[in-house]
Amino acid sequence: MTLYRLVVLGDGGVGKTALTIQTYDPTIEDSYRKQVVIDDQPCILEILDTAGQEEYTALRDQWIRDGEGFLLCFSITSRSTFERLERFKDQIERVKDIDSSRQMVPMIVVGNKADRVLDREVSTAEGLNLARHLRCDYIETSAKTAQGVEKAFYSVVRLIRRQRNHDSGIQIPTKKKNKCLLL
Ligand SMILES: Nc1nc2c(ncn2[C@@H]2O[C@H](COP(=O)(O)OP(=O)(O)OP(=O)(O)O)[C@@H](O)[C@H]2O)c(=O)[nH]1
Ligand SMILES: [Mg+2]
Repeated sequence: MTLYRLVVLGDGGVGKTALTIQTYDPTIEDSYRKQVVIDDQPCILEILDTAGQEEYTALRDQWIRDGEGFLLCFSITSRSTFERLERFKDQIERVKDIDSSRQMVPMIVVGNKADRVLDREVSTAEGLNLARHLRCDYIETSAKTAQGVEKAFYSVVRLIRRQRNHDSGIQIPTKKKNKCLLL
């Protein structure tokens, strides 16, 4: 079965652990491994929940090295977490030695805590704009209500699949440059 290694990145407290736990399958011993079927293909998701605080920057290099796809998470209730996202993207590109003008990293911008409508500090339009700037899609999630959570993880898997197919020479039509979707 195909294995996909996903890494959940984002500032402290944005809900990375809560999002990861939403996918937790207690029948599998390794807590953050989950067997799922995506687009009729059975696969195993290995989800790495990372620590958000600034002091973990060095450790994060290793987590990024091990990952194939990334969820760049912020909380819609905290502008500072939103403003930190670009640095995570820069760190991914540095570690993976990728030139973003030529190559895409499988990743998605995730605005979590969407259930906290009254505490919103970052609008959906702003989330979408940042995603467009980073050249990926945007999704709003809630680890509390499960809104968008599965979709967020699955869409990164689809991006990894696309990239693996591309690397092995299989042509799949890619989406238009700079097009950014609200999932
Ligand atoms: N209302 C609401 N609360 C959330 C949501 N996601 C996380 N929380 C709460 O936010 C707090 C922080 O969530 P965590 O999942 O621990 O955040 P984290 O990103 O893992 O934080 P670090 O591990 O410190 O980097 C907890 O009290 C969660 O219950 C959400 O979608 N909605
Ligand atoms: Mg955590």
